[in-house]
Amino acid sequence: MHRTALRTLLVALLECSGLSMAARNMEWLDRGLVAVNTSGSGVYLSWRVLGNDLASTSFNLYRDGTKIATIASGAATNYVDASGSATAKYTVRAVIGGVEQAADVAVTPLSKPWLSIPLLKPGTGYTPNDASTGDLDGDGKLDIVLKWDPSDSKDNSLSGSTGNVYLDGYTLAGKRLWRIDLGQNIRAGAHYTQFQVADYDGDGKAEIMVKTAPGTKDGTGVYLSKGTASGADHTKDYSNSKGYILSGPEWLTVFRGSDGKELATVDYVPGRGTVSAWGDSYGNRVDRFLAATAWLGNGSNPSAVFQRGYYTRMAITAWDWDGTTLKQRWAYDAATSGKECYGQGNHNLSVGDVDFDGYDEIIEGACAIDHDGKFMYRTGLGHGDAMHLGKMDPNNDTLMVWEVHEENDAHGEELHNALTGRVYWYNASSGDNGRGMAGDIDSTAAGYEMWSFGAVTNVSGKQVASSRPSINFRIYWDGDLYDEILDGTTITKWKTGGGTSTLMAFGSFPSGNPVLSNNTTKSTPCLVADLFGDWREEAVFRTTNSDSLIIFTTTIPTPYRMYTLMHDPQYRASVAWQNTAYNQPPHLGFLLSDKAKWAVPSIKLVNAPAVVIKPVGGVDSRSFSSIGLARARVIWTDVRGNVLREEEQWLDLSAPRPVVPSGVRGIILAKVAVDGEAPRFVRCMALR
Ligand SMILES: [Ca+2]
Ligand SMILES: [Ca+2]
Ligand SMILES: [Ca+2]
Ligand SMILES: [Ca+2]
Repeated sequence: MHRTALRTLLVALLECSGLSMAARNMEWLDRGLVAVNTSGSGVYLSWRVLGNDLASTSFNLYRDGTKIATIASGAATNYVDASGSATAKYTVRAVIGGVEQAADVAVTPLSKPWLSIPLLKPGTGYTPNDASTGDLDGDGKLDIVLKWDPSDSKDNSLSGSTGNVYLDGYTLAGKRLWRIDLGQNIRAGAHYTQFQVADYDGDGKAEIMVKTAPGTKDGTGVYLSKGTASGADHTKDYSNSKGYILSGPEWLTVFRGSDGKELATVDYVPGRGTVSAWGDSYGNRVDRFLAATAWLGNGSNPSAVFQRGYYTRMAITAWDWDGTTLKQRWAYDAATSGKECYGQGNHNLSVGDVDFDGYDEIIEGACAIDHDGKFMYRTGLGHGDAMHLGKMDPNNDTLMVWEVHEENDAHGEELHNALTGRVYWYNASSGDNGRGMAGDIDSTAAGYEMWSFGAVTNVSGKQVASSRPSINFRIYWDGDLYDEILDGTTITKWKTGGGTSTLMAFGSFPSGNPVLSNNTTKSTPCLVADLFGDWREEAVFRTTNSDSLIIFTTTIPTPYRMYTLMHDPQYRASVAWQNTAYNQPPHLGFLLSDKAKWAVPSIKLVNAPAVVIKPVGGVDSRSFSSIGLARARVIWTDVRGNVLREEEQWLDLSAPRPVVPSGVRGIILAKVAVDGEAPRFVRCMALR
């Protein structure tokens, strides 16, 4: 089928069915119930809605085995148990299709509104730095991957040798799963180690992908030995007299999430080549790395994306991991000055489906790469330190990029179309404009607001307030549908008209060993992500003594039910790239304040346990409509049977068949127990 025709068809399908494109594999997560003893006002409880939960799903809450509340379909998934006690055991059970489902393991209340993960410091002077998350062991609970920074870590522009960089895996229960030692040939600093955590092969457990070198030991304490690392001399130190590492092998390794074991190692692509080809000869710009995770067409699984260079030459390589082989998907290389992505990159990147074809594009600040590795556009406005990709305008479905620029003072801040690169509007700055933030902070101005050196503006470039709030991070915390502002260890709330009030100051907790932010003036948390509880985000910080991670969770009730943000593909990708170089906050792929347009994610949850469905009469292979509600796979094809897309969802098989546009066929497979056998997917209905 002609590509344009196919796109038109898919858009038509999207509109007629209300479903989005190719289903993506996502982490199955449990209900993530969290209980917090709020001294005096009972126990605050909050739990997770999954991205593919039915709208009709309700919940029963239990304290010590006694039902204390029923949360109706549509109601928010938090509850204050006024009669709760510090020692009670709580469970929550979803009710799907009238059947109460199994509960997760019971939880007891946290005594404070945070979770503490004890850390094992790898050595003197080490501080916990950036973190990421994924379900490393496949138990339905997110885990943490933490990067340790030595005290002598360096920005690439500075010479000097550094200590080793370590990556640790921890469960939220505080168990250390493994430690990866990147060794003597990986320099420490914000621009070197960009680690990616996601389930790349769809086995229900996350892997870790990161740049490695001779001297790297995996999570089992063994030097890398697979593929190109086979037979390497791990004792050799390739650093030069200035501490730069400009020779020796460069690798990319995929590690197993559960134990950190090396699964595969390949050559990092591209290698350094001529050091000066990247913008200088002393070794600064050759070692500028970025990384991301994106759904690029590797079936339903995400791919990993690793980048070298952005000040001048920019090279990006996408990798697929199938459980056996780490295979290059594509490689993009802009090596000619003035052409394509050359010189158009940031200290960060973003990922989103900007052309609505079901696959992600890599948004590099002032240029973009299509999901197939082909160049899309350049704005020509050059390098910048901060950028945000989001669904910013309720009246325009196009994703937009808010970006600040370093050397282009005329366009010190600008908003552009993420699909075409067309600049909507811009303002001049006086010199290097290093910071910029965007988020929907003001309820009286539609969509996002954005700010950098001066006024706060709306998507049309119109001033919302003359002075800006802080400029580092954002978070969903207080339960409304707007962004709160996170700077250092403090959350503030924007006041319409200007100014902010402090909503939460984490900086005095825990008493005696309070949390600190990371990355000096960037003042970033280790991680902001929706880790457990309801959809609001948790904030992860290190303690002053570097002996633990503290994960703060909100206890402010919300009236809104929303599925876990981790099941929004753009948000999930944001969490994966968040640790890249100059960390930027995650953004959703839809506008949260625009309730009418909340996206239904087209996702498949890997290894989700079977949901119990109420039997309606005797199920046999001839009367599927008697089943009623069923877990169903819908496969859409063209008239020749070529699969256009595939999705898994709940379907009421007794409902009238949906209307299908001409030229399209659908097959519905329902997960049912046929003739007394174990439940399996069975072809039950054709749509045409
Ligand atoms: Ca886990
Ligand atoms: Ca796309
Ligand atoms: Ca707004
Ligand atoms: Ca949460």
